[in-house]
Order: sequence, then structure tokens, then C-alpha cells
Amino acid sequence: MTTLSELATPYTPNWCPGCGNMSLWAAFKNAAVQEGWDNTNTALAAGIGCHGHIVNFTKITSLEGLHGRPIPVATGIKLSDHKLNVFAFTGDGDCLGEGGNHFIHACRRNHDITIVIHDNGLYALTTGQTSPVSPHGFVSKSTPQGNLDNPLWPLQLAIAAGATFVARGYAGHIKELTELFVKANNHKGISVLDVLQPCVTFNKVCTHETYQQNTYYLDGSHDKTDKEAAFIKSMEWGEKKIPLGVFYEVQQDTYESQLPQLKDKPLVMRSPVYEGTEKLLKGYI
Ligand SMILES: Cc1ncc(C[n+]2csc(CCOP(=O)(O)OP(=O)(O)O)c2C)c(N)n1
Ligand code: SF4
Repeated sequence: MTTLSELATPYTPNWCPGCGNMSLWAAFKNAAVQEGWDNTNTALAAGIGCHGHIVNFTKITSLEGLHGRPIPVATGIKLSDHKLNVFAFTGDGDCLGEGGNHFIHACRRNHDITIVIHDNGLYALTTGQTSPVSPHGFVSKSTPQGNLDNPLWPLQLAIAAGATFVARGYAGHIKELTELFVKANNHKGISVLDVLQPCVTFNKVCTHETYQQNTYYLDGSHDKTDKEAAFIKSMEWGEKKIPLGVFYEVQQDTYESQLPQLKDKPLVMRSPVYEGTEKLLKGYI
């Protein structure tokens, strides 16, 4: 059993008041308490950005690595101890800009990890530059004349790249987001959870108000095993038309389940000395 106080660290969150990271963090901790995630069974990886601070405020073993690289860190952790619940916290810039290659290849390999995208539509920590998900025409310090690029859509990319669980949450809906964290982690295979996370300081387009007025939850009429339907839903975005919930979920062998080396026990539990090394090396002489 995990309690909220056991998840506390000595550090007070330094996110701006009203930042979506605050309630995203609350939802994650609620899920951790509900599911008993702690240092013995869970590990976190984070990228560089406002999102990455989450690991400083959550007392679960973690590594805040290089910008754009939380996904390879998370897959490395999972391969070394596949019994762990593994979460990669990443920003939209971190995940789809600097780390775009890692994202698509992790999706197609179906590693059993959960990727949480703190999707605030820009590079927040560096004070609000245009990111790969910022809309065409988006005005920021890096694009003062308006963004010339067309945006990437994380859910479309995840489905196209082969992810087996694809969902979207909104940071302002703590209860529903808690449930999505649990579902994403329970899914065997790669889970992509795109969380609409308003950056109240730099993003005046994607605000709490925008999401409160225009989001709705997918219901039983959406067949989440139908890839085409999921892809079509993932393209929906507009007034009163921002779907939340699970878009796509199918079962497939995970990367880890196909490795005979992991059948017995996790790699970390095995002796670091491989007894056949000498024989192996002699084979090259
Ligand atoms: C390779 C590299 N490029 C750029 C930076 C500078 N940098 C640090 S954080 C950041 C923006 C992070 O934006 P995002 O990943 O969207 O996270 P957010 O701050 O919005 O949560 C940038 C560009 C860096 N640290 N490393
Ligand atoms: S700059 Fe934006 S994302 Fe970063 S803490 Fe402030 S509101 Fe949150």
C-alpha cells in the first residue's frame, strides 16, 4: 500500500500557479496510491522541461535524463527489470521534437511502458517557443511572424507508428485522468497518454477554458479496437469537438515478452558475470 505522504519529497513544486502540471501530478499520485505504485515496483523517467520536474516532487525511483531522451531511458529500465511499472514523462517538445525518433520506434516495438506527454503546445521551460505540436500560424518568440510549419498530432502519430494503447486526458479532470493512468499502466504493451496540460503563462490559445468548453469523453459507441475508427477520432479537433478517453487499445506481444533472456527472471536479478565469456571469446581466435 502507498500513501500520499509516502510519495512526498522535501521539494515544493515550482510550477506556476494554475499550471496543468500541478493537477496532472495530483492525478498520477492518486493513481499511485490506488494501485500501490512505490519504489519497490515502479520507476519513472523524465525529459528536460517543466514536465520533467514531476520526478523531483514524487518519491519514486527516477531518472531525469537528457532533453528528448526519457523514452530510451524508460525502455532501458524496463529491459533490465521487466517486472517494474515504468513511466516516461515527456513534454510535447521533448517527445516529438528532440525525441521524435525514440517515440515512433518505441511505439512500433511495443515496449511495455507508459509514455505520458505533458502536451502544453510549446516549449515552456525555455519561455514559450513554438514546438512541433503548435498550430500553423502560432505566434511565439521563435515564430514572431507566425509558425510556418504544420503541427504533428501525437495520437495520430502513435496509432500510425503501431502503439497498442492510445489515449488522451485533460489535466483539469483529475478523476478521469487518474483512471487513464491506471488503464495505461495496466495495458500490456506501449501506452501513449497525451495529456492536455495548459501552460497558463505562455500559451494563451490552449487554455483551461478552451479544454473545459470543448472536450468530451468517448463513449461505448466508439470501438477502440478499430484502428481506422481510432485514427479518424484522433483527427477530430475543434469547437465542442476535442475527444478524451481511450481511442485505441489492442493486445499484441510486448517486446519484453518475446525475449527468451527475460523468461526466467529480470536481468537485474542475474549474475553480472556471464560464465560463457571465455569460450565465446576463444571462438573468435
Ligand atoms: C538537446 C537540447 N536542446 C535544447 C535544450 C534546451 N531546452 C531545455 S528545456 C526545453 C524546452 C522543453 O519543452 P518541452 O519538452 O515541450 O517541455 P515543457 O517545458 O513544455 O514541459 C529546451 C528547448 C536542451 N536542454 N537540450
Ligand atoms: S511555464 Fe507553463 S508549463 Fe512551465 S510551470 Fe509555468 S505554466 Fe507550467
